[in-house]
Amino acid sequence: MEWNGVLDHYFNYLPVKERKNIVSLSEGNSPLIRARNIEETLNDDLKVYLKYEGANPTGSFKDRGMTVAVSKAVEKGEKAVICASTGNTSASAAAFAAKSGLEAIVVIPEGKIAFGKLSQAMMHGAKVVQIKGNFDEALEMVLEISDDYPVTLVNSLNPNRIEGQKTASFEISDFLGRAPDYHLLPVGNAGNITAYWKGYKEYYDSGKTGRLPKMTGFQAAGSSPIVDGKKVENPETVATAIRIGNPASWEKAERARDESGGMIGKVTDDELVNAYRTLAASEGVFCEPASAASVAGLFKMDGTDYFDQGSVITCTLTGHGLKDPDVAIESSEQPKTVGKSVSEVLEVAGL
Ligand code: AN7
Repeated sequence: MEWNGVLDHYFNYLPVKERKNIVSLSEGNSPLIRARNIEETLNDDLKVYLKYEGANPTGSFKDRGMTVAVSKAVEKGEKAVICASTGNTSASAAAFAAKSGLEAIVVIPEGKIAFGKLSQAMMHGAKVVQIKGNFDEALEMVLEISDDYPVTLVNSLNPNRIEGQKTASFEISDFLGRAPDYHLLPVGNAGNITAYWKGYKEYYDSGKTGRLPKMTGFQAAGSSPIVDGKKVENPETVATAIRIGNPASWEKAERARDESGGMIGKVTDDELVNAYRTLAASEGVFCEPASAASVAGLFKMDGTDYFDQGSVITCTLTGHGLKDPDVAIESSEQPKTVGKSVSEVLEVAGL
């Protein structure tokens, strides 16, 4: 099959008017990987699939929304885009802006975005502004700026972002030939859970699928405003991508949870890192720490009575592990250095 990105493939479900305005990096069509090794370790009888969004061109799910947001900006004759970001949105906005010829301005919390993501924004030629504040403060600033100046907001408050991101639900349903029983994913600013739910509902309403999954989101315990029912002033977590204390799509996430009969829970950093390492070591799938919230949540709910036996579960792994090598290296056993003799290498290798 020829693949030219989510707008080309799902054109009739998306808001861009003319195909000539499409700005695409051939995003989407990401792998849906059966996680049999993890399945064997569970108490519940579940079929588990990983939607590996790290395989997108900039290494995260943001590309699905950004192709639509930037294509619409081109269609409207806009000149520049702006976003606040914990890293992945800025990387994606910078790349799609580069492709389209638009200017990108990205506002990020200084020292709190993973290095791989910062390198992307810089390489793609965005104007990178670091603030001595957190993501929530950066988002307030770009909302104000995009109101007052001729720049288009490409955070997920831009509905075109949600439209694009819903295509992940379409792909999962197309690949499986049905919708899953439960869909698990990390929740930060809560755009993605909103988008997935929209996508599943649209496919259901158009008769493409015969069921709706229970939307099951997980926040990091140090950044869990939705679970705790109050804003977090100083969110903290090893998963910098979801270090968000006041999610923009808070109510929409609650609606997705409640309409679907699902839940939003929280996982500790230890649980996140455990799932992150298990995915890499037992499934061969390297995602970034925030992404592992979905599988940490799977482990947490396994053996409670949350999952019906025999269910099909999909877990979104939102971003690539190479985005944040620091956490990978810090949480691993350090490699041993030896001299130049074969015997020393053999000893360390255990041969
Ligand atoms: C890997 O890049 O908010 O709940 O500014 O990068 O839709 O916010 C990133 C979020 C999960 C949470 N996993 O998704 C940003 C940003 C990864 C992420 C989320 C993000 P939302």
